[in-house]
Amino acid sequence: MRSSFSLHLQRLQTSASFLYASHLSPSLPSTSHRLFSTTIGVSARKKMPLLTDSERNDQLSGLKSSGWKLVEGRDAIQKVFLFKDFNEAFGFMTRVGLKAEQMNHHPEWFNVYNKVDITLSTHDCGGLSQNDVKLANFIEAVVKK
Ligand code: H2B
Repeated sequence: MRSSFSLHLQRLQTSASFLYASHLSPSLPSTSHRLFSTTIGVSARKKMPLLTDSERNDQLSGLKSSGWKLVEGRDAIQKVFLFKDFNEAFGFMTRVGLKAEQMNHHPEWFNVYNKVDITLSTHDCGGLSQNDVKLANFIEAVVKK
């Protein structure tokens, strides 16, 4: 069996020769450049900082009035959402899930029929960050629509 390293190397070589070929022959589709950067693009995701005390005062207070609670024993917020039925709950989860994927920031959640229990925290920094505030506010906008 081939190692994943050699497969990866082959992909790099394929992309590299694609780029080289497109350089020699400008008539090749311009997507070749994109293919190259997609294949070997370095993901340099910035690590989110924890919320500061003043950010917590300013930005968590509105969420607390909307029913978000601090989780005991960890730096996270949590809220339970109740819907008419599973269809409504799953529609909500779909909208939140798409946003979460777009943000690359995902909720911890538990669904039974019409109930969705959501906990938000940022695993990368081990606590609450701006991403949790942003996702919680998006969730509130979804349920208030
Ligand atoms: N979601 C949450 N809630 N916190 C994170 O730190 C996080 C995430 N990091 N989604 C992302 C994905 C990370 O694990 C991947 C590797 O980008």
